[in-house]
Amino acid sequence: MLQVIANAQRRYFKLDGLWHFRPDFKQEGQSHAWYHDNWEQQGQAYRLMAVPGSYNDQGADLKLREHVGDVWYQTTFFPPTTQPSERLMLRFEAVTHHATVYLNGHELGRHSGGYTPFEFDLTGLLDPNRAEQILTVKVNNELSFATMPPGDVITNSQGEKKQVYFHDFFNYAGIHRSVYLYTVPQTHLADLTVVTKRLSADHHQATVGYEVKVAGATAPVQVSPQSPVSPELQVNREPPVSPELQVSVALKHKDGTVVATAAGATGELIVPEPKLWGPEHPYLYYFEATLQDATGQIVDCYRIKCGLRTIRVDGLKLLLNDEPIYLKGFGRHEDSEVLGKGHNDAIMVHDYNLMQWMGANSFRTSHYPYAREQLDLADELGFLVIDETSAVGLNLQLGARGHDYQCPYQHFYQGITQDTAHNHAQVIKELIARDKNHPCVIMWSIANEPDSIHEGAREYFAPLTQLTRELDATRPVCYINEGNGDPARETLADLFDVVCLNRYYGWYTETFDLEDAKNRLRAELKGFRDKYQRPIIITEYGVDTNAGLHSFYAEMWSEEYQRKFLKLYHELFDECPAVVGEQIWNFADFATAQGIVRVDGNKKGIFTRSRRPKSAAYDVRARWLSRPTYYSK
Ligand code: BDP
Repeated sequence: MLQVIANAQRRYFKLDGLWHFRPDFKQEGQSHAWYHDNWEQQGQAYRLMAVPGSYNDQGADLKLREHVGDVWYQTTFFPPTTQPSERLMLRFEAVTHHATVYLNGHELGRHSGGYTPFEFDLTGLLDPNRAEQILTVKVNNELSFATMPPGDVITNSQGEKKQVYFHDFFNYAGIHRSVYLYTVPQTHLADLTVVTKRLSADHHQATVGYEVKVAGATAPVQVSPQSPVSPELQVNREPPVSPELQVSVALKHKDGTVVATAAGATGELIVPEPKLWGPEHPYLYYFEATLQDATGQIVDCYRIKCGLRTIRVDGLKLLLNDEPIYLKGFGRHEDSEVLGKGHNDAIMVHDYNLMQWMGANSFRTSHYPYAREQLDLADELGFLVIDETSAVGLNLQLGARGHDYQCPYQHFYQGITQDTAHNHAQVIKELIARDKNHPCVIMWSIANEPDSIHEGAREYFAPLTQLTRELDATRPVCYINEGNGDPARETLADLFDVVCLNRYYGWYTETFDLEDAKNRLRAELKGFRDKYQRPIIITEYGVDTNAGLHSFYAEMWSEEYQRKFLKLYHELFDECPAVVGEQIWNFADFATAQGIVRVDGNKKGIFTRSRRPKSAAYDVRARWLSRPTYYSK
């Protein structure tokens, strides 16, 4: 899915700001048709809520923070004037978790999956009798065994709904990212794919493959697949796209110098003396596609930034541009005070500056696709990203978060339905559709810590792995393994290209016994290497650390214990040639559900939630600054 941009053929208008907001505590919004009226004009009570942002912490209201069910957002807009040759689109970058969108009281469609964009074609659907159009969004935050991430809604003794989930971050909800109105030409460039297919052995030539998709008046205009348009909103479609349309593409330097050109919707560009993209030199070209009619008139034009690079696994090595690399970085969260999971450019830029200060070259979008701005910035700054779906918590062994929960199933795969795998496939498809052109994305992670040992795991994951490879044959695919899935018991690793391990020896097990922890982890790393002969990335390791707590004995929760733990893990990684990356859990402290194992959230951050460094930051910084990205043991 192409990003919303403005150029000579396209315009956009952000609908961000303060929206009207109604929590649906009595579950009456649907039956009372809250989508129908303009609340402000009808004198209905509402609050104000900032978009983008999670609603939970904006409200200063415990009931709202913990609410399970629907909330409603409303805004109005004066539509821009459009030409008959244009379409008017409505794009939501992310609504968590389920959105039902209404225009002037009519349902436009629905989308499930809280971290990927979806859109609607509004052409012909505006009400000509009103200047100000009403946009209402019902947002629901309920998770079930079929959703990504999964969860279960239970009822307490007072008949109130409670959300149980199996992942370790607060279930923030709301309109988390920007909302756009934008125009595209009726016949337009609907998608671009650009891949670096090959580098010559001497790197003096790169072969870039591309594919351009054109959508016309009768072709589907990227409307979300889960978006049934209600019958009263059906519009007359125009005749088919003219066969005389021409697609041409050009790869350019940013100063406009043309590097290579080609004609046709698919093809290859040969780039002599390519400037390759990598953490040390994140060089970006412009890839420009132009659509012209038979008279040579430009119908549409679209430009992306693109980096030329290859990424592949070779034995125990991970190769970027044919050279072995070592990942240094973090598992992160989109999480900050007040905003929750709402995207904010300033917070993002600050986080990247802190990561650069640390000497990090990578991160994982644990545990869901991050805002597209994050990947744009990672492209610019040269971060290597493991891009993850929202499939987190597919594992009952790790326990439910939030409530005393008697799970009806012994293991996750007993609770799933056909919809679970369907929705999992859908989040993979939407992730790759959005992020496939980012050079920063070096690997797809299709799940975090799923149950990898019980019956059903392999059957569940094999088709999803295959799907991921069909959608993108150019990047390694991984899943993130949790501690119960040791080499003897886990059943999935051979389906994937890289072994990614989250390990907490010395914290959850071998508690406070770091020497024992080291021995066990050493044995396990050897086990994985011997069995699978694949590179290993430690995608999580860390300990809860209460900033400001010091201990002569380096006791647990103290800053000294975090330093000691990380030092020991790092010594061990340096012993193991198969370990090609270390990503500390976590970049910063983050909010979690209420529970008996977390004090004001998860404290495994190297930074606090307000981004102040803990002592370990300085040790890790010294290590990472002294180790280049291109590094082989
Ligand atoms: C892992 C999860 C991560 C948790 C972390 C922890 O992948 O989401 O926050 O452990 O317990 O199991 O801190």
